[in-house]
Amino acid sequence: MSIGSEQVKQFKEQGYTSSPTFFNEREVRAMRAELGRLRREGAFRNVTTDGDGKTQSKTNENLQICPLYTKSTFFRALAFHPKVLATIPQLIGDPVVLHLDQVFLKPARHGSGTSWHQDNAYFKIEQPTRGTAMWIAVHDATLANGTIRVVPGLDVANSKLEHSRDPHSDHHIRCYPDESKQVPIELPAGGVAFFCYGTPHATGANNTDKDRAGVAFHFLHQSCYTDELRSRAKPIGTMLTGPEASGGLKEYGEKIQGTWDSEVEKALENEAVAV
Ligand SMILES: O=C(O)CCC(=O)C(=O)O
Repeated sequence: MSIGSEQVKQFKEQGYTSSPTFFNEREVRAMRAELGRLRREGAFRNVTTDGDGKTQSKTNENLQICPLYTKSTFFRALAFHPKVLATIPQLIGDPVVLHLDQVFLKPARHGSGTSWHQDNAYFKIEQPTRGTAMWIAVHDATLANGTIRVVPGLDVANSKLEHSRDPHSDHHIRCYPDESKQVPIELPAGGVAFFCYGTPHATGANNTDKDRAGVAFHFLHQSCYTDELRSRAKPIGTMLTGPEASGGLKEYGEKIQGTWDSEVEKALENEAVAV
């Protein structure tokens, strides 16, 4: 149902792991259809800049939506997918809080990468291994189209690398880890990479002739979900597991858990505009 013990071990020892067959083919088709709907409705924003951190690039695009859950009941429901609820506690422990969701779409031939960073440079939780990203390959993610890459190891994950403003993005920060240690994670569509909040990661440019999208969810252990974080980062803050979890009822005023199959069905109605 979820990931295996070898993957849990890899995450705990190396700060990352991956699963090539996490979402099925129908779910992937639904993700592409939903992203197509969002694109048609103008929900994406190009965050790539011309090297000054301000002027939006007219030639390169890193198209982002953050957060996603306010614009898509489909992606809101994805966090409650039974496989997600079974997997994340194995990586960071229970109870799990949903922290953030976003998408990065890299259009064919001119998609920009996202520079190296540690998510914890934004989030600043006490124990960087108690938060994890789940990065979903919505299309086959390869070396050629700039798949996600990580610098593995708990030493680096537990260290605070120096970050500065990324001049090629209108809001991101970046660091400069030892790139000779990087491990690219190639994934078929529907595969996922998990990497803890301290693991440096980046994506490359997409110069192929097909679009590539990655959807990223961030989860953290409840013990790291402090008032300070709440006030600073405007997180989603949905309790996903543990005694305070209500299947979304408390946070959204309606039960979200259990709606995934119908959301997939609904999203597939937009298959004609799929990315
Ligand atoms: O997909 C990308 O370009 C970047 C993903 C990322 O940096 C993240 O999920 O934190």
